[in-house]
Amino acid sequence: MSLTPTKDDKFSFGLWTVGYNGADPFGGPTRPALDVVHAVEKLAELGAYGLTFHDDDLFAFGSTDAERQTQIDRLKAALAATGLVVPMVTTNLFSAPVFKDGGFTSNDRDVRRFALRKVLRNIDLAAELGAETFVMWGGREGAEYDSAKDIRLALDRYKEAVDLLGQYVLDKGYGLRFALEPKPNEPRGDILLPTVGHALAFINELEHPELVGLNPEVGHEQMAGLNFEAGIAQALWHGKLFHIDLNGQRGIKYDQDLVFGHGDLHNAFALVDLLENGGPAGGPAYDGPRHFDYKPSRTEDESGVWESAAANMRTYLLLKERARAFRADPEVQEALAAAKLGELAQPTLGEGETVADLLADRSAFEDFDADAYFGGKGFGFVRLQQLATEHLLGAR
Ligand code: GLT
Ligand code: MN
Ligand code: MN
Repeated sequence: MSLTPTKDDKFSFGLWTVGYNGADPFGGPTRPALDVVHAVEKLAELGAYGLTFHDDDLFAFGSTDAERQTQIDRLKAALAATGLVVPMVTTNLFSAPVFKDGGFTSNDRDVRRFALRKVLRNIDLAAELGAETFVMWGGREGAEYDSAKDIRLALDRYKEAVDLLGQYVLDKGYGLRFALEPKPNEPRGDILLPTVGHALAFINELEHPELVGLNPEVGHEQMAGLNFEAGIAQALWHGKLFHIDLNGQRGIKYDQDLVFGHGDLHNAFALVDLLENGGPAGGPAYDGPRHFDYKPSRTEDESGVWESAAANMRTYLLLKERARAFRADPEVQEALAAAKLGELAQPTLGEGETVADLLADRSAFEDFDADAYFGGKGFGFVRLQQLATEHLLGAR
């Protein structure tokens, strides 16, 4: 297997990722701004297939129509020259002061109307560029103080916004779907739709749930102490993995946005195994972009930016190769069987079996030897994890 990324790998990057200038709450930029044309050229050279962006990444908030158009034209020319595509677009409803209490759910109705107009305009641009997914990360949709936000009303307004945007896409005949991106906190003290589970429940209340799925981010679930791979498995189970943000995070702390694999490597291995080998027939369970939402650390200069961009892709491909070797190892196959992984695919009741049949089955209860599970009948999950670890370390 080749470790050189190609367009078939569907690796994409946010313009705000490689374009991160190093500014954080404690210090200003450590790198100059990155021009979009240069970003497209470098990403294409490194083997990526896609670029994603917020409106404000491409043209500054408050740009004139002419300034906006110039940047769109420059992007289009760079895409045409390199063959890079724009699979996803998103709107910045968090940086400008006007969004200090959020966009769709600001207590201020005028702000909510402005936010909708900003997003509608950007949806037109997304469609024009052929994007398939429109991400909505509501980083400012939340509060610091319980008394500052009526959560039920905020969810009403969130639903109103997503319903309106969905209807707009349908009316326009755009081939776009929406992907909500959960995050528990930062920049708000608490953010609405904090986890994959909250967002899935919210989608069920929408007018057009079929248009709306998820864009889960590794670090965001891990900031909540959750298992990202398990969250992705549930999103897939609901048919809601519309997009994914890959990066690294080390524990429950601020959002680190490290390179993919530079956090919980075991979980990253399990995730790649799921995405690549977890389909019904053993193939990929997800065929969308492998999107990296990371920040090149502010310690790096421009060469470090491109090294870290390449590192995301290389780590993904290394994990894909390791997952393939893991699956192909006869000892792993044997351990999987011993751990009864396959047995979970078997329905608990037999075909046509009723509750009455189950109640009549003495072997299921009266004659069942539950005591045999004390001191016996271990599952061997630790052995399985050690085999995964050895593959991960290249020892097998
Ligand atoms: C912001 C955030 C990311 C989101 C981006 C999409 S913006 O950088 O930290 O997780 O994916 O709005
Ligand atoms: Mn993040
Ligand atoms: Mn993200």
